[in-house]
Amino acid sequence: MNYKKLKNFPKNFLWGASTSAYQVEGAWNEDGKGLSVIDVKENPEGTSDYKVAADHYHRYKEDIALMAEMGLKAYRFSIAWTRIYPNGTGEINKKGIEFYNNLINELLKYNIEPIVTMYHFDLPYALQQKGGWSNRETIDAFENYAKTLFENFADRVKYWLTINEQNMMILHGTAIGTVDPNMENPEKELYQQNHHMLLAQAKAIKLCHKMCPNAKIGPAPNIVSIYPASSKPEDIIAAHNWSSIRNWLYLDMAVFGRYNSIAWSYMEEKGYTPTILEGDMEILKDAKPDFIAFNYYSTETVAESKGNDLDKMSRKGDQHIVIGEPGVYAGALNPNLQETDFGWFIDPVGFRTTLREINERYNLPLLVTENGLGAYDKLEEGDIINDDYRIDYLRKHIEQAKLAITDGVNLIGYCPWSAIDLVSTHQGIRKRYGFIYVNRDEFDLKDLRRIKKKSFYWYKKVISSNGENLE
Ligand code: BGP
Repeated sequence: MNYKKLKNFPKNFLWGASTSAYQVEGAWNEDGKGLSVIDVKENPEGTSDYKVAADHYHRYKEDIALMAEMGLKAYRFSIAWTRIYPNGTGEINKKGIEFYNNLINELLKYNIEPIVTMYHFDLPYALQQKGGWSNRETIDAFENYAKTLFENFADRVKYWLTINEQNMMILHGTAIGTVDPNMENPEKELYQQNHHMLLAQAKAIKLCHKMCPNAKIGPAPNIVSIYPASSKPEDIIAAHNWSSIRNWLYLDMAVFGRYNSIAWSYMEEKGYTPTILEGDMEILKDAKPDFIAFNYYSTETVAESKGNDLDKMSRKGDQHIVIGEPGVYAGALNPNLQETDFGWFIDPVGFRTTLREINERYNLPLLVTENGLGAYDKLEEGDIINDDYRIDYLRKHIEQAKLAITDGVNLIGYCPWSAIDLVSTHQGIRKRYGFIYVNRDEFDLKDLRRIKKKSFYWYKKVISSNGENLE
C-alpha cells in the first residue's frame, strides 16, 4: 500500500539501545560473580573471550552519561544471573544486587527507562553441571531468581524481558553452549530443554503479574519473516514449515500457551517431542505476556527440501549457523538482498513484514530489542569513526518501522544493537555494532576509551526529532 501520509512515532516511543551482560560488562570473576556457561565456553580461534569485554562494569557511569548525551529514552541490558546467584540458586550475592541497583539508579537519574533482560545466554555454570535446562530444577532456580529480581528492582524497572532468543539457544544449542558440542544427536535434548525454558518463562510471567502489578513482561525471541525462494507451492510450504519451527513455536506458546501444530508434527516426525508432565500445559496456558519483544537482523529464504544434505547452506561469515534441514526445508539465497561484511542479508522491508506478521498473529504491543549492523569500523586520526554504512542500515529500518506503524502495528520502542561496542557472540570485538566505539582490539585491551561514532550524532538527531529527521 502506498500511503499519502505516514503516521508519526508515538509520543512516548522508547528510543533506546541494547547490550547484554556477558558481552559488555567484563569483571567476569569480580565481586562474587559465579561462572556462567559463557565463561567456560571455548571461543572460536582468534576471537576474544568475555573477561574484560567493554569493561562496562567499571565504567557504567561514563557509559550512561554518553547514552544520556545521545538522548536515549530507554536502555535494554541484561542482568547476569551469576552476579545475583553465583551458583544459580542458594545464597544471594549482595554485591551483584548493589551493582544493578547502581546501574538502574544511574539510568533513572537521566530519565532513561531501564528495560531488563533476565537471562541472555549466560546460564550459571553450577546449574549446567547439574544438567542445565535438561534438569527441571533449573525451572525452579529461574523462578526463584525472577522473584529476587522483582523484589529488588521492580520498584524502578517497569519493562521485563524473560529469556533472550530462546529459539536461537534451541536451534543453535551447540554454538551457544546450551548443550555439549560433542553430544551425539543433541536435538531431542534441546527440545526437552525448550519445554523447560517455556515453563520457566511462564512461571516468571505469572510471578511478575502477581508481585508487580505495574510492571510489564514479555518474551524476547529472534523473529524474522521467512520467504519462499519462488512462487512454487512447495517452496511456500517449506517457508511455512520453517517459520512455524523457527518463529511461531516460541511465540504461540508464550501468547496462547499451546504448541504450534506444524512445529509439533515436526518434533513427532523427528522423535524430538518433549516429555510433558501433568500440570505443565496448565502452567503454560496460565501466563500471558503484556507485549512481545523481538530481535530482528535479517530475513531468511528457503526452498523445498531435496531430502538430502544439499539442503544445508552455511551462512557466510558465521562459523556455526547452517540453514536447511533435509526433509523439512532447504536454505536458499535471496538475490534481491545485499549482505553485510559478515554475510548477513540486509532487509529493511523484511523488518516491516516481520512487524506486520507478529502484529497480525498476536495483536500485542511490540518492542524491538535488537536490530543493527555488525561491521569492521575504522578508527581514523582525530578519533573519528565514519560509520555511514551503519547509519544507512538503521535509517532504512526506522523508515520501515514508520510504515509498519502506519499499517497499524502497535510498536512501542526500538532498541538497536548495540548501545556501545561489545564482544560479538560469534566473532569477537572486531565485529562492531555500537554507537560508541570502545578502543580495544581482539587481544590488545589498549585504553578502552570511549569515542562517539558518526552514528552517535545521527541517532541523537533521530531521537530528538522523534524519528522525523533521519538525515
Ligand atoms: C543476537 C544476540 C546478541 C548479539 C547479536 C549479534 O543473537 O541476542 O547477544 O550477539 O545477536 O550477533 P553476533 O554477535 O553473533 O554478531
